[in-house]
Amino acid sequence: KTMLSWQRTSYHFQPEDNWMNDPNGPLYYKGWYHLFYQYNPDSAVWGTISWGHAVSKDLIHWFYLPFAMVPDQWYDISGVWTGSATFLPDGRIVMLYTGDTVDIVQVQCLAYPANLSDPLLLDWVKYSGNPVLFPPPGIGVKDFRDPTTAWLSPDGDKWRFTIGSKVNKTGISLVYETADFKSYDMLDGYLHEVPGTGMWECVDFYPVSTKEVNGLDTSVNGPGIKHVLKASLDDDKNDYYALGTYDQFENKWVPDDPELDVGIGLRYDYGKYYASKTFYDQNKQRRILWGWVRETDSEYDDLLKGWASVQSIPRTVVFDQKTGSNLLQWPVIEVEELRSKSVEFDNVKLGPGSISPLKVGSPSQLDIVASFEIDKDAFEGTVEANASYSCPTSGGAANRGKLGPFGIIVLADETLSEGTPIYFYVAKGANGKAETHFCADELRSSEAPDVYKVVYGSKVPVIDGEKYSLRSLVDHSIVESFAQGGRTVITSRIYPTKAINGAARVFLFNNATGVSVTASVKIWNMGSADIRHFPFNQL
Ligand code: DQQ
Repeated sequence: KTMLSWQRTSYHFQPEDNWMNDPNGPLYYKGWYHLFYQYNPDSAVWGTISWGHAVSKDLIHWFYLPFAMVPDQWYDISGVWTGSATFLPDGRIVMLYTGDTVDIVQVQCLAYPANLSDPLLLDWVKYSGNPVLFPPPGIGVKDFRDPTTAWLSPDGDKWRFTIGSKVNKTGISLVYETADFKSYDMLDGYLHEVPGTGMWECVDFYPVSTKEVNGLDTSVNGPGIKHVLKASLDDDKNDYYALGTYDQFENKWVPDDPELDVGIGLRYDYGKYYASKTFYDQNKQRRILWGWVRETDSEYDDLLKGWASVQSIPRTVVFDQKTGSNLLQWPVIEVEELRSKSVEFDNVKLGPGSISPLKVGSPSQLDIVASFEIDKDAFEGTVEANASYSCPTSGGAANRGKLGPFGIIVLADETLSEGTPIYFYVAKGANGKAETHFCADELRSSEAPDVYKVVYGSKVPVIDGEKYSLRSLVDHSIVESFAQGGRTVITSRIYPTKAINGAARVFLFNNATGVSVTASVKIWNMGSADIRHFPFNQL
């Protein structure tokens, strides 16, 4: 256990021990942010799931609370699975979740707080009429799970929510309508379907403003609003979203761009990130995204260290008004409370093939903000360069092109035998048009033999006049990286054997052959979050 104890994160949410997966029912209530999560209290691998529960004033420091729900009824005895919260106008809270029954059938269940005057929402009551929904005809008993937060129907007198499923290989989202959360009607047709995408887990569906910067409550619709539809694809374990329009009268969602439909287009994150869920934070008028970040080491190591998985740093999500074609994700502002001492490196010149160490205080807990400019003449003089580049098949940062890669290397050891480059790679087509890729190369991240190591990444839109900019949050075994203000995001789990704690190093690099790069970097040491049991005995 101690051998791997440095891998524990210092400012990401994780339980004290054992296995965690999906975030569930996040909400803000009477001064507290609540996070529930899929939790197996018996082991560091997935098993019979309960709902863990924690609260925070600021989304960074947390108190563990007693379990909100455990598998104790015939309809959820095989697992209290993922669900979402809805606030009713009278102040009540309803939690819809999936139960895995004694016969391994997926059913939907209703729970609510026993005592609304308790800000901690400690006690949850399972409705006596549970389960409230069985799989409908034509839907497999193991293909019916993860109800969303509900939104109001056009007349405002009923609630709707969606549940992911599949028919053959087509991913679908079913929509139900209810006035009282006790009896429900399934609406005709689907909210949306995409052939070939398989089972849709943890569907999320919410409005974003195309004009304002604030987030929107789930029921808001009208002019100046687009709807995001997200599905977690069971077949490839990634979270895919698309922007589109929701016709509430037809109860259909239509993607803006059919080529960027759900499951075939954009991802929230091109690294390890799954089963995410948003909620509207009425405290700060923003929409916040939580995501489950699993391990990429072996199950054996997880059992050895006694825990598995972390939650991402919560991110605010807004529509990108500059591109009009993607979301922007950004770590919640509260994470900046953890910033302490900073160092700055301005206008560092990086010739082709150069690397430059940066002296930082706490190399395993950092918030790094960096921007890069490439030599304009060399860029314009380049006619064509690596037009068919793609991060996952590129071979990583060691592979040199004319206009890339350049970026940072984190969690490296002094000799660079271990290290994880986070970088940009500019490609240029025969038509002279540039495309920028944002990648995280884990190929040399660890000398441990049984660790999953790949190159993650995707394209990132860069608008004329913008520098290449990135932000990376480094926390021992996790690095979350955001390019161009959060247009493309990559989360890495990293298990170095040498670049640990104070032995880790940070570098700037430019491995392009045809262009020099000017970098400016600011790096903060990050403190640790206070995450502990709620001090009931001190009340
Ligand atoms: N995890 C839950 C399910 C969900 C899956 C079970 C996604 O409800 O579909 O732990 O990770």
